[in-house]
Amino acid sequence: MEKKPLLVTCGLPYTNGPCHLGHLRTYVPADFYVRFLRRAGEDVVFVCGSDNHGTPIVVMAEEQGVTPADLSRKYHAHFDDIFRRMGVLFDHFGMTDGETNHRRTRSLVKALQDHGYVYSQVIQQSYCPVCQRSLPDRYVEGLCPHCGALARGDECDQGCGKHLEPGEIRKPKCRICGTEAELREQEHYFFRLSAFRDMLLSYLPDLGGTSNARNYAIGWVKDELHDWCITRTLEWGVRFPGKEDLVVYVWVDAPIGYISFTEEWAGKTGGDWQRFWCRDGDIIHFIGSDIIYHHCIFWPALLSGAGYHPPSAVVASGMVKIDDQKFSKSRGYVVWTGEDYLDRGLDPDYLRYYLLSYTSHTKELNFSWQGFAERVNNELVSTLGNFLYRSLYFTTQFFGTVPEGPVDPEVLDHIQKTLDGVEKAVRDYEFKGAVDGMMALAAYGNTYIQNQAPWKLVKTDRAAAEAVIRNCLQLVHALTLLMEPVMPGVAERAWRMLGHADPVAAHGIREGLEPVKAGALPDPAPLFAKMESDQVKGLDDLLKKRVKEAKMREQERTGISIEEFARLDIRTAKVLSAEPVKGAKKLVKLQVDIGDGTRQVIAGIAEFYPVESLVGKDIVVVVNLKPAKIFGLESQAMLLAAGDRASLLTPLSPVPPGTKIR
Ligand code: B3M
Ligand code: ZN
Repeated sequence: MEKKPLLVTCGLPYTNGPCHLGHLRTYVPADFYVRFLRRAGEDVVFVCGSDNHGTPIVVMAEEQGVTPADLSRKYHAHFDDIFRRMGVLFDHFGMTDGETNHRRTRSLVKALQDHGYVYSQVIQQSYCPVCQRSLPDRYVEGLCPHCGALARGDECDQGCGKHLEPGEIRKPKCRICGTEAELREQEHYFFRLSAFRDMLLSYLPDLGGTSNARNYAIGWVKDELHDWCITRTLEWGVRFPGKEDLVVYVWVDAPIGYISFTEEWAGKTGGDWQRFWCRDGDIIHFIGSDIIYHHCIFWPALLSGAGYHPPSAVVASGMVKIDDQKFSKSRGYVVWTGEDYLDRGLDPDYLRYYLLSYTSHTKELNFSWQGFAERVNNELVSTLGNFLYRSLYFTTQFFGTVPEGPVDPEVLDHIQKTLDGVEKAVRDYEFKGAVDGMMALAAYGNTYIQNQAPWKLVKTDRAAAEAVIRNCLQLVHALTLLMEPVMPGVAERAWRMLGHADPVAAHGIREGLEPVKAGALPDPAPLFAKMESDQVKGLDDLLKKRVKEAKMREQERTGISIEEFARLDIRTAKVLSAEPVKGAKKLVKLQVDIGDGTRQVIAGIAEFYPVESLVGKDIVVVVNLKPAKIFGLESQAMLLAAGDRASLLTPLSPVPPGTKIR
């Protein structure tokens, strides 16, 4: 039987900002999966592209004063570059604003219309009376009608994660000017998602991929299915067939991008895109778990309504936390792939290893630089790197060439079991299990070489030492082949050290059982470098600084809350004594009565007041600031004054010292 080809896709990144660790949590495992299956003999096509439409792009373009097309081109190029540098190699990386996708989207929507799955309805839509325009999706902010959390027009992104239909959001406000939105009537078009309940109930139980995707989706379908409004009042996007002043909702043309990019790949290579989308080829979507609804419910229904073949598997990755905090660009809990990682010369392979092996694919990943460095140092450097380097080093030191002879059956058996276990794990989307299997083989090698001590043995029994090294090299050979999908760069270097000239990726994973190539070996070099603690601290400080800056920006934007204001202890105080500070012309030292005690205040007001005139004055001070050292003297409160000449604040009518300012 001819093997079915496989199409693997990744969720499309919006072109409204740079690539971050959250993105990589989906892309790296998908790339690993593709590399592994190819080297296990499967026929795999790997496509992706950038998501250029919708309000995420339009709002950002407006904020930056550029056109959505320019913004899209810029970030499209950025993602393309970052993915290559991370070793995430697509066969094609398209754009949803490309001509193919405009055409495919319109044709698919027409098919839905022809099949009776689209109807029009007048709805109440948010409208900004100040900006004088409709407020689709991210143009509006308000409260989620389901859970009450802060939400965007089409998604409860801070709370329950539910998709929101136009008009559903409560207390809508214009995101651009902050004005309370009005509701206006407008005609829109709906996709009859509710008609697909039975189809989905029979399709979903057999959907492959990770169980989180399947189970959530089954739960939602059992609940209730609402029809989706699939048009938006926007300029930027794919024109809606038959009503050209509207564009289709981005969640329609974005997944259709998967088809368009397969078509574009086929155009470049002579491949057959219809094999996947119109016949029986397997389609596997890798996505983040926040878009399961779109991929397991909305998308299969769209495809089936238009007469296309739905996906065979959806693989949903868990979310990423940074330093135990929910990932958030606006709050500064973000690690940028370029700026923070690759541009600093950090090895893409270390990050690939970390992302794959941190935890199971569906679980939450909590990133910290400290934790990252520990994994690099304890696992890559100490276990894997140590074994590979020692084996290669002793070979070149003592023998120069790969010793001839049979490999110990126990060693081969270990390799065999590892290959079986790793392959099963990959096919079950247990990427951590797969990487752990590889690392267990390295640990076995480490123990073996340590116990056999060929560096001692060579002095007494050269043949025995040769046999040990031969076994070690067989393990190195198998490990190098296994490493390629995880760390392609490192694997390539190790492959060279084993004396090969062709790429490691040209070899099947199972060749790990075939005898290691005989011949002379070049001098090896260590494959991994330790991360030093000052480097880790530098990276961590960078993140902390970003969080701090975000907090300040947020306070500037929103102002402080009543609670925060109430935390300030501001009181009236009476000046008991005042004297100049010797050696500091501008400073005076005051003792002030703050009601429940006396505080020393050092203030820069000497130029503006004769010192003695201050005694007896009622002034205003903040008493719960952290004490500061000024000119070597402790200042235990801060007095309040206005303007360049430090006009002191004072109560209009007399109040006792220590009266709280509210
Ligand atoms: N552009 C990004 C997201 O919501 C969105 C994915 C589209 S996949 C078809 O994660
Ligand atoms: Zn909600």
